[in-house]
Amino acid sequence: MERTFVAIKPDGVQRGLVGQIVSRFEAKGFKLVGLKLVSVSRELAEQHYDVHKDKPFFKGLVEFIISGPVAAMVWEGDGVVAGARKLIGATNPITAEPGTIRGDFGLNIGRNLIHGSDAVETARTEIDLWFKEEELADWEPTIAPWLHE
Ligand code: D4T
Repeated sequence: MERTFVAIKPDGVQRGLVGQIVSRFEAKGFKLVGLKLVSVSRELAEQHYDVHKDKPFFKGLVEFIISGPVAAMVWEGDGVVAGARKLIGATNPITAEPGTIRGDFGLNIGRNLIHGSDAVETARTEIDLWFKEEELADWEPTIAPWLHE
């Protein structure tokens, strides 16, 4: 079953939006299989954003990610990688559609609240980077027959 890595960034945690954000993924029907609050090390932040290491915003992005706790999650479900990105919305909250997390709660690209893996392969790498195998729960929601044919 497809899985994705989602992280509520320090702005989302500081603003008390963890519950509302988690609710949107739950309401959609995705299954929560991993959840923890992380004080992110510089090393982890740099590894996570390694693809952006030559970008002008890299240093500020790393400082932001290590500035407070991050709520790290793994969600599972059919098409969850693309589905989570839809719930999250465009990178810049100003252009993100209303109804998306960034569109509803954000104003600024440097404070865009949440990260979601951009592809199935990236999701695997990011889940391995952030979670140990024993931190992921293998469980069957009792509502499953009401969500899937
Ligand atoms: P993440 O990776 O956080 O889910 O964001 P996206 O996948 O939507 O966007 P991204 O990889 O292009 O950017 C990563 C991260 O960098 C911040 N950022 C980005 C920034 O601060 N300034 C910028 O100009 C850009 C392009 C926001 C998200």
